[in-house]
Amino acid sequence: MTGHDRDELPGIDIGSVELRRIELPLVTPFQTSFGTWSFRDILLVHVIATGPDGPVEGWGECVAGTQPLYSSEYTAAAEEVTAEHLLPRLFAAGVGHADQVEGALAEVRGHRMAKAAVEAAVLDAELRAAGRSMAEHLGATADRVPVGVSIGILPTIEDLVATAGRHLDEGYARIKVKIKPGWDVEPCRRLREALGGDFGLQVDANAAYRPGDVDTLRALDEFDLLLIEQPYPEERIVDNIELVRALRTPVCLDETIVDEAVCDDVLRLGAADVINIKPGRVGGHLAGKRIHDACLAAGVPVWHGGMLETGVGRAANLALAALPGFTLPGDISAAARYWATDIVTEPAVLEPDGTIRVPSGPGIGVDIDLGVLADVTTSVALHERP
Ligand code: NPG
Repeated sequence: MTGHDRDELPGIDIGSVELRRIELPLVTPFQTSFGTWSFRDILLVHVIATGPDGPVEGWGECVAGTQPLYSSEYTAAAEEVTAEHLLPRLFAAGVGHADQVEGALAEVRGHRMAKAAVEAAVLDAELRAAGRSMAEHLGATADRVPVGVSIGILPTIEDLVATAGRHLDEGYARIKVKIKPGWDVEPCRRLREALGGDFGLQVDANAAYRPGDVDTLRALDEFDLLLIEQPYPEERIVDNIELVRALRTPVCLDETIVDEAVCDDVLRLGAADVINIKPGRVGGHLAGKRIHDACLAAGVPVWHGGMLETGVGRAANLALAALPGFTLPGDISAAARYWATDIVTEPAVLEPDGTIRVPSGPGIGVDIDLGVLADVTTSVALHERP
């Protein structure tokens, strides 16, 4: 359960890092309380290294969006901070193991999504060099993980009911509905009326409510929700403690949990019933694992969030989501939910039992489709170790 020590890994010699921007259209636009996404503009970090048996490569996906709407990070800034501030430190420190990345980059404040992508690429390369899967390395105990689907805000409640019904028929283990003031109680009522009380239903506010809205949030108690995610702004921890006490529905935090320290405060204060773990948001999969361990020790359930990742980010997320504390279905839908064509050769598919298989090959366990990658690339910059 503790995973493997990196001391057992031979390590790598990083010669260069390629920063690649790609643009991928979503199969349908995805609307949240903070904006609408019709495509993803993604930074990929590609580590080119030498391992004990020769050349090895690794890939990491940065989850930042085109605009700073979910959090302050955004793709162009992530590329700049990586090129100008992170890679020079990575090279100067002579990093050869993924668990050295966080320390090498620590003096740069924030920019956790950018740091997470660098760490993910180093980890993938290091594990490929060692012939070990990320799942095994992190301490996975499952070979498949239950997954749900996240449904954005749609033009009508009828559209929502039809979309949710279709996803349940496909086999998804639960439905998450994006909410905002004016699109909350009624959509949940109609979903329960039309589709019944048995399926797992949860809502995500992306920080769209204020303490004055507590009556609306309490009205959601009626629908037997698995949880309500991030009702208040990221910084409102004390308001959240009051909300945990006021609602029967479990309160989950996402945007608030920017790192291990904040998660520790939240656990000690009882400011959340459930924690959403997104490796990009907390600075990497290794920090994500430590947060998982802390929540497991505290008896607080966790689940794995999603940020509209390609197959690269999705594969790494599946490895983490296979740890034992992830007891609620993750936002790790099949690739086809988002992409007409993924950039990996084996896109994630939904099994009939509502799970997705955890890749078991070395590193993230999936390979890049270089033809597709070339087609969707908008820029490439190679940074060589001085
Ligand atoms: O399945 O990848 C997915 C998306 C799940 O709703 C989802 N993500 O707020 O959690 C969120 C939301 C999101 C999407 C956040 C894109 C940031 C960017």
